[in-house]
Amino acid sequence: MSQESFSTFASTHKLLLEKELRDRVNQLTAPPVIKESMLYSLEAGGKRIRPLLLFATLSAFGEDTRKGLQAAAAIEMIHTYSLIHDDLPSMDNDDLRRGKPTNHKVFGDAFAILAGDALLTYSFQLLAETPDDFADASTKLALIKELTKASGAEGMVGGQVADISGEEKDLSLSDLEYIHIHKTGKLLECSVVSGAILAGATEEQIKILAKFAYHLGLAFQIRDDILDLEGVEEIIGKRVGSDEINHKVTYPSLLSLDGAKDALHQHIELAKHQLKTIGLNVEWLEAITNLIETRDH
Ligand code: GRG
Repeated sequence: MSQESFSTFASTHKLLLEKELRDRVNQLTAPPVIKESMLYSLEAGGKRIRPLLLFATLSAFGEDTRKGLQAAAAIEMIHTYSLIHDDLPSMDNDDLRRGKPTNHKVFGDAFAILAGDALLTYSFQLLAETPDDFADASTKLALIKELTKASGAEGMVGGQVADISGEEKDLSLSDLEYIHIHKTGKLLECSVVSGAILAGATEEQIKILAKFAYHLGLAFQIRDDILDLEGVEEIIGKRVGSDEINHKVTYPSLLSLDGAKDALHQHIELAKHQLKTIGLNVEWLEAITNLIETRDH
């Protein structure tokens, strides 16, 4: 166990990442309003789970975490673009995100769409511009391929499409898992795998870490569903029955609240089991796993 605590690791790396995001957007030669719109959502107070997973993976391999700065910023840009677009009137039509007005409420729909597009495209430029000292050309290509797959039709976009298509339908547990593995899980997996690629991991190590991230992604989403339900219960002051939980199929609506809590714990244990088999210094990855099980926002 190192002397550094996880909270120091997390706060130092969040600061590094946030400076990188700010600097990179400020460097753009572009109309000020698009930069303002991009920064508005990048700086709206996310938990930075994906960058932290990437840094923690590099750290597990004993690598300098600064190697992952561009890749972490790229992944956070993709995540931010997905939230901006998800909040649009044509998707979830949300007025608030992280307690603040959503991007389109401040900048209008057109600039919100364009800020999302600009973040999406800039993320790949950032990967291509990873300093040669940190990644050779084939490593950069592998990172670009990984992020493209995770965020496109085979990943997050595919999950979002399945989610929208499944609205108001009676989804099974495996339908629900397809949505979450793609919509949320693939980008979390990409964060871990990108850290491993930058560290020069073996195929076998990447396979184990991807399995770890698979369980972590499902755990993340089950916790999200539990938090949503508990939030509703707090507001209306009573236990909510599964038929009262609007029309959206969730883990608690399919498994009951206790069943969802059991499923969450099982995925956390399976994620930790993968970490035990890999033989690296996984203390920060383990700390993030614990955080995902217990997070309250
Ligand atoms: C529009 C292509 C496209 C995709 C949207 C990710 C997504 C797909 C939608 C977001 C809606 C949502 C609630 C997804 C489920 C879980 C999730 C990804 C929550 C937000 O991630 P956090 O908790 O967010 O890491 P912060 O605010 O901490 O950055």
